[in-house]
Amino acid sequence: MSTEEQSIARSRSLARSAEEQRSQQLREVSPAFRDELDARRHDRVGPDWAGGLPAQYGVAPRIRIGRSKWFNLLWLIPIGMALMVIGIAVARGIVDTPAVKDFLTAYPGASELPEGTPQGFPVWMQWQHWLNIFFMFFMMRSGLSILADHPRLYLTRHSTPGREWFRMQRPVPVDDPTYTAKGDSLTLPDGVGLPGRRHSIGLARWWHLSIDVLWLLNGVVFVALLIVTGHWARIVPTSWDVIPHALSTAIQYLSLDWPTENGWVNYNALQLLAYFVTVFIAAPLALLTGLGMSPALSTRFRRISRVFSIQLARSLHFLVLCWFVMFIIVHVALVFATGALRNLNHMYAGNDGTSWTGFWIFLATTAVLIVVWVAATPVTYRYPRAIRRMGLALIGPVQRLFEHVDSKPGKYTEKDISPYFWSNGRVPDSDEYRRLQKDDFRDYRLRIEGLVENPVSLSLDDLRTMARHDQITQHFCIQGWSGVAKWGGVSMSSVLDLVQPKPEAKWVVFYSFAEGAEGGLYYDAQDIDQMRYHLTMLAYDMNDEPLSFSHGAPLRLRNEAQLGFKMVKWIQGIEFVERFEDIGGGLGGYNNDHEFFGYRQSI
Ligand SMILES: Nc1nc2c(c(=O)[nH]1)N[C@H]1C(S)=C(S)[C@@H](COP(=O)(O)O)O[C@H]1N2
Ligand SMILES: [Mo]
Repeated sequence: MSTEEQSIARSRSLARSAEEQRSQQLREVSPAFRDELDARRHDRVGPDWAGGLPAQYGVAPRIRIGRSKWFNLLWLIPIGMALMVIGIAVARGIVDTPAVKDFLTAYPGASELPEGTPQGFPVWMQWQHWLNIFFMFFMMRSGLSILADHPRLYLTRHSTPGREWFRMQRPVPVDDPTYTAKGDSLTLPDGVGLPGRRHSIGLARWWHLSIDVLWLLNGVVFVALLIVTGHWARIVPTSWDVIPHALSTAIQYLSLDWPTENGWVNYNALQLLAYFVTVFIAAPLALLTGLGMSPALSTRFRRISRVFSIQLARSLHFLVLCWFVMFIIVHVALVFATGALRNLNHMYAGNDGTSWTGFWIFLATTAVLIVVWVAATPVTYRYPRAIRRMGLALIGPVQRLFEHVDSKPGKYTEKDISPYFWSNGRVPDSDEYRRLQKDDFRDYRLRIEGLVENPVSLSLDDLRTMARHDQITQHFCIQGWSGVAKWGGVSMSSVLDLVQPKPEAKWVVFYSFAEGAEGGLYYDAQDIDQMRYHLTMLAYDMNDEPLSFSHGAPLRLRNEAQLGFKMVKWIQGIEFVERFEDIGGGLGGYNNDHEFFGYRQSI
């Protein structure tokens, strides 16, 4: 070895030992963050699990009338009954008048079908009809669980308490800064929701989105077959006389002199309209309003989402559900009330007879449905990871497609800032945090370590002297609420320039002072590629004021390409790592370890 080589080697080893010393010191000052994580693997949902929250039932659903009057929707039951009685009385009163008689003769109740329209119910239709309802029950249940996680519906992207038009929860105590969105969530009975327990949205979303893929596939095949076989004409109005025919059918139903059933050949006009709306309007609307709730699409297509915001989409999505529920109730009731055996033979046995065959097939297939219905919740609690895998397999490829949409978050103006911004998560209560908080975080040090060339420990003043970055962005919480705020702080890009990640560093882990709902520090691992994004930052200001306690003082993450739960608040340290499997529960974040969310949840 030449003297030159020797001196290089010596200086290298000196540098190495200096670095070792420094990281040693860092470790002595405070322990490694990882030690304070919950390292258990949560592979089951235990009896007391509810995202760490005790059960909480809300109030009967109500809608807002005017500024602050609330109408309890349970009143719709007696009102509906009264209207029905009145309708029957009126129909019976007029049905024998000559004018109505003439009208009923002119419009007996069904439009003429186009030439060559096939009759009956082919096998594919029987199967698809059953699969459709099978999928829909699980989508409706999981959808209710998602709704219960933020049991309020709004018309604009601001989720302002008191401005919602629908709620099934008490009013928000707006003067209580510790009231959180998670605290606002509701329990649904097991078997109603899917899975049902409070704040089970992680699992509910996997169900909802993955069954959705199957439901849509089934629907596309159904509509394609309707078109190629000509069966479409049985449920699509082809003439305006469908309106008087429908009125005629309504009078006949209400006068209790029901129209003669001829569903094998030609539905009556009311039926036709109901089926048309369900298949060709409600189902596509369910898809469109579902897509309208995508944060990525709503930031990408800002012009559209200015009005058709994710909150409006969520509201409309709920109204589509209401249509489906009403349709199913009336449809099933009429199937049984208007010649059950024949009707069941149509859809379950494919014949027009009055034997019991259709009934038995209906009973058997409904038994399957009931068994799966009852099993779905306990199976989800027993095998939550499998549900998550099913979701990743079915919807993952679609989600990854969306990750390539540059959603262009940001670009909001001061005018867009929300009057109310929900708080979320469990606040820090460690002695260390309280001590720092007491003198305005004078002694706060942000430790950045791991696979970096230059580990640092930064005070708030250090951070405030770094290049300042401001942005106005919309926040999307997985629970369903959203809000626009202005954030001030330093770009993660500047932080990366300072600490210089090593090439092996692939993930950046943010550690909070606060514990998560079930104990162990809250943490989250993020793809290092997203750290250079111009809207990824450490924020110490919110809406031009120092970050408040409930929003994450003294420092929180903003990664606008991700959902809210990824944005760790009350940050005490950042670690650059190659892999996250050996951190915490090993799934890349507190919510993934505990609530079965995905580790990538790009908006
Ligand atoms: N430490 C910590 N950070 C957290 C959470 C938490 O529970 N603990 N909740 C997350 C969730 S779910 C959301 S939606 C946002 C909410 O931020 P906000 O309270 O400022 O609205 O914080 C995220 N950061
Ligand atoms: Mo959230």
